[in-house]
Amino acid sequence: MKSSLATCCLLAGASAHTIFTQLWVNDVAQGHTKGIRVPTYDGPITDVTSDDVICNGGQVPTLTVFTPVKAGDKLTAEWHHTLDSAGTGDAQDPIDKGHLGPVMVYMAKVDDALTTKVTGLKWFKIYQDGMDSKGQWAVSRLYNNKGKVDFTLPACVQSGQYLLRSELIALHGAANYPGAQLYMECAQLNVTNGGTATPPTVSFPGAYKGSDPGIKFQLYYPTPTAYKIPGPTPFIC
Ligand SMILES: *[C@@H]1O[C@H](CO)[C@@H](O)[C@H](O)[C@H]1NC(C)=O
Ligand SMILES: [Cu+2]
Repeated sequence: MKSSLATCCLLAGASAHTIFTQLWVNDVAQGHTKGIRVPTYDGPITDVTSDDVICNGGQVPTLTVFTPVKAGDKLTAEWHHTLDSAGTGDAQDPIDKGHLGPVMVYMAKVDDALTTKVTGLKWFKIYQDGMDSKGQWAVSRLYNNKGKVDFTLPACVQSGQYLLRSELIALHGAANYPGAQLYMECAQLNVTNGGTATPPTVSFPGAYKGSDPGIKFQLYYPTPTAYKIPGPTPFIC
């Protein structure tokens, strides 16, 4: 714990972390933190066996809005260094450039997205991006795109309420476990125009192990030539 913190802050400056702060639906911004269970801090989760890995800490639902979406919609998760760093010229916004790793999105169907507990849910992955053949990381693409990651809400998912778990992993301290920095927030969705899919699911915690090659990973030397994104493969209709 202590060494991963030191690695983070030596390389990246104090508190060089990140938060998923806004959801876009079909290129329309839904509002800063609207419908997102945001934490009050921007720090990572490093224990993949902790309930904190579900939706970042013990967030209680404090928001009264859903982000309404239709199955098949284009969604965009927008990340920023802190809750209020957007547009401030913060050099570490949306994230420190040295925080390299994958970006993922999961969903879990719930009875009531406003009030649901985050434990005990069944998650399916709908998006992932890792390291490409040129060695560029998903987080670099996110950085270059001003914190935004586009993905599609699968058109066949059932209508109803969901938590959408938007996640990013920084691997600069991941040579030992715990060390990988997991960042995630959950948005509260009301999905309409859905289908009948029943995707295979995983649990959080449980989907990742400290020994997963995508969690315990040497980022620097030898220069990685491949990266196995942790968790299941994304569900496709
Ligand atoms: C979800 O959307 C449907 C269709 O627009 C609407 O009837 C329902 O009231 C919404 N549910 C919530 C909790 O907002
Ligand atoms: Cu950090």
